[in-house]
Amino acid sequence: MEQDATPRQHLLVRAARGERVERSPVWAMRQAGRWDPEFNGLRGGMPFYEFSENIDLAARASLLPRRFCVDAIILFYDITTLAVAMGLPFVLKPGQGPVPDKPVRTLADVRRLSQKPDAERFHHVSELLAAVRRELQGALPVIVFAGAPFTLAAYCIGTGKDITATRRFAAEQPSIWDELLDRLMAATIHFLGILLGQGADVYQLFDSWAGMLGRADYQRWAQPQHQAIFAAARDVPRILFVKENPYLDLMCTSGADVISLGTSHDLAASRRDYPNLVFQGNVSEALLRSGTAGQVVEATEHCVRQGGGQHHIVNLSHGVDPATPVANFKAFVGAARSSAAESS
Ligand code: 1CP
Repeated sequence: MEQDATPRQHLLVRAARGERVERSPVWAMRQAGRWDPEFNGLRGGMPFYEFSENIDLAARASLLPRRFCVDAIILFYDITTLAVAMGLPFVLKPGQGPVPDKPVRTLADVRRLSQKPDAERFHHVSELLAAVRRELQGALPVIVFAGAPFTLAAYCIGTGKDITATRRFAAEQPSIWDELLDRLMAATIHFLGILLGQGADVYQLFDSWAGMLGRADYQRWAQPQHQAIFAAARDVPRILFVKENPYLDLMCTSGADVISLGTSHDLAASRRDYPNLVFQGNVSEALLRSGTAGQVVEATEHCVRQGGGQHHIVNLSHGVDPATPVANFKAFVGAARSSAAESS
């Protein structure tokens, strides 16, 4: 058994590398979170950043989805965790998301952010990684992640997913915006490099809101940053997520090994068009929130068939919605595992 437990041989890692696998692995973005009553019990009323900086609680939250038999564990922190380490504190506003105490407004604000924050400033993420790996003893791979510069910059200036407000800031303050993207890019490379050196098995870059940009802006503010980040760390599989991205061709030339698809994409066609890439997705997260367990099983089986059992990681089109019933999450993972077994 022991020799099977080396992280590089995990099913998800092998699938992400494009190796032949016995079935397509399954996990879900935002699998550790508010949709899970066990998570809400653990969290109690504790403020988000305090909770995520508590190694024991964050490790328990990360590991909660293990009981549903997912094929990977994603660590419990947030895309804004890196910005906090760079020197920009956030609070989580209920119903709104992370909001900086003092949004970036000037070049001096940007230059105050460390582009190579001392590892001590995010030691809780390193300790969390060590704690989760210790607990897993090689049974499952560990995914770490970062927000891509565009999406993280939007939180740093306080606009979040309000794309109109983000675009307005970039148009009015181009030099501040460009320097902010550069700094976040350097810090992301630094942050992920350290976590990979500490044993993370896979990383995912979340550029959640970049798909709402026009193509020209995407080519300035998303694509070059993805390429630079993926070029910097090549020894583990790298996943790129952009919510419902209209620019699949650009994602597929970002340098990522795995491309996460939305419901607007055709998984089977993507597999055919890009035979050297691996695709992740794309069961509708809205169906998990609002459908019946039977509908979730049907959609998941369809997704597994579309993926063809190779070069595919079963996941959702976006993160698990907080209003998702536990029965639907169970149905999703269960159907992915059993229909995958049928196809092998
Ligand atoms: O299971 C997991 O994946 C948990 C770890 C995790 C991840 C991967 C958290 C904890 N956040 C994230 C990524 C993240 N955070 C993204 C990219 C994924 C996506 O598109 O959903 C984004 C955009 C954020 C920003 C963020 N943090 C939001 C969204 C706000 C908005 O503008 O819509 C929110 C609500 C948070 C807080 C947060 N982070 C994580 C959790 C579990 C929560 C909710 C906590 C709470 O409200 O109590």
